[in-house]
Amino acid sequence: MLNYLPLQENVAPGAPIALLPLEQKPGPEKRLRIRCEVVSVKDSRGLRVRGLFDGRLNRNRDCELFLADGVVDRESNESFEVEMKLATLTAYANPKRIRAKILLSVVDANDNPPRFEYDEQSPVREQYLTAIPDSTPIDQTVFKVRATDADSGPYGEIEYSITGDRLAREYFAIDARTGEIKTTKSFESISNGDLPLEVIVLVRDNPENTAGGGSNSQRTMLVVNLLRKGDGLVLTISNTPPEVMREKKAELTKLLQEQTGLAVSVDHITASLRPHAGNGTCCRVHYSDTDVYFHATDPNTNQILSYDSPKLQR
Ligand SMILES: [Ca+2]
Ligand SMILES: [Ca+2]
Repeated sequence: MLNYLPLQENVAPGAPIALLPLEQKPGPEKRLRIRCEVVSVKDSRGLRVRGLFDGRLNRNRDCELFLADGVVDRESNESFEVEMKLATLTAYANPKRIRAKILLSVVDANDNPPRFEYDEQSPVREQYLTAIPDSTPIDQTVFKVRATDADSGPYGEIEYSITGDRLAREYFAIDARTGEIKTTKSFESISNGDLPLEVIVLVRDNPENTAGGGSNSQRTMLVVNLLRKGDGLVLTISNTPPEVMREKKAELTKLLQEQTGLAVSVDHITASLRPHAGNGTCCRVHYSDTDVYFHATDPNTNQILSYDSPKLQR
């Protein structure tokens, strides 16, 4: 006989999980020893689990399955198949009816907060960094944040919003569903003292909370620098045409970051422009060489480094 039962995720140790009533049970006066045993437990992948569940005879002398030790986590196991057995003198038990199988289906709890995903290669930890031209118009997507949540259904659904600093909320809006951040104001009148802009992004799970379960949230920061003339750097790479360099963009970014300890972002890759030899007038295109335009940010101050910054001259 197979019994299907729900099992709440994170159930407390010792709490009863399933009750298997015994028929024609002898009264306590008979002093008959009956034990209620767990024979085997398999997880959702069919692997044997030991020690998690145990059986006992409760006060009414019915068989009870309980959580013995450990944690029930839906995110690592969605179901368990438990086989139980009644151990007593064979004369008192019908051998055909002393075993039972229980299929436990783990009911999700909202026990995972959403987590932001970051670029692991960036020297900036646990926050986002971007730089956009100071001429960026309104309604332009400038960045996309991403978070994930390990729970299922509404407990795994997430919603983004911008919170905190009023200034950041003046310039940016976020798509609650996709995490895309757009400009809502031009940067013409912003003063240098307000830079970089620090956008606090909040992500929340179970946004409707219709089924209860509460809401978990996490926040992070997107640092936005404005690129002005003189902020960009050009690196000329000889004997490598731009199409080859474009394929190596990620590799080059990684190398520059490792060498400088700065957060580096490559803005533009193009054929090399150099003044004409001899008269020095501008410019001749060299298709076999590449100019890489990039900018660099100090991960300690979040400030864009300008061309003459001492850190870039190492
Ligand atoms: Ca869960
Ligand atoms: Ca969750």
